[in-house]
Amino acid sequence: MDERVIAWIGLGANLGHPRQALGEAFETLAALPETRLLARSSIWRTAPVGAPGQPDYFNAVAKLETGLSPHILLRDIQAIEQEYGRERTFRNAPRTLDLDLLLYGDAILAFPDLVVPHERMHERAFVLAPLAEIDPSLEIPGVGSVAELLASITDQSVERMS
Ligand code: A4P
Ligand code: MG
Repeated sequence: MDERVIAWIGLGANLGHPRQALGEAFETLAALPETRLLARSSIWRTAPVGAPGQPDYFNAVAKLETGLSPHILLRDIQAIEQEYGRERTFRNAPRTLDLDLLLYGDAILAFPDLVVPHERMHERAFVLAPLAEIDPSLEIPGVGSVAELLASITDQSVERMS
């Protein structure tokens, strides 16, 4: 019997043609092997967190059902980022497409190259707002529900686009 897991991917972009990049990234995620795209959030326009003075971001999340292991999924989303010509210059640098593995079922993983749940997702409205749009009762293992966490963040501007 094959093991299928619900995995959540965070999408972000603030250079080039961000909305187009996110739309194409949803399609590319849907086409991954052993994977179905179960839901996609709206695209949200969000003020940059961590490094001010950049263009606004466009963010979204994808809900996947997948038979891929966490590391294979990470490898595949990094390959999609590369297709978009992302250059890793400095931490929180602007990017044409950033894909993060937010949640992998209720797994808690702490490898050198892969930490799940994503270490900073619980303090970021640009992640929590699109997650709450699809499933407000979703639990971040060991932390809390996305709706409760989102309600506790008041200083980050996010706006639903389409
Ligand atoms: N890595 C570990 N765990 C994970 C995971 N769960 N998912 C490792 C993805 N990668 C994970 O990431 C660095 C390394 O993290 C990877 O090699 C991988 O092995 P990266 O994507 O190369 O670098 P990064 O994204 O620049 O760094 P970082 O710290 O992951 O940045 P964040 O946390 O992704 O934040 N503001 C708004 N409004 N919207 C945004 O989308 N994004 C960032 C980047 C900052 N501010 C933002 C936004
Ligand atoms: Mg990242």
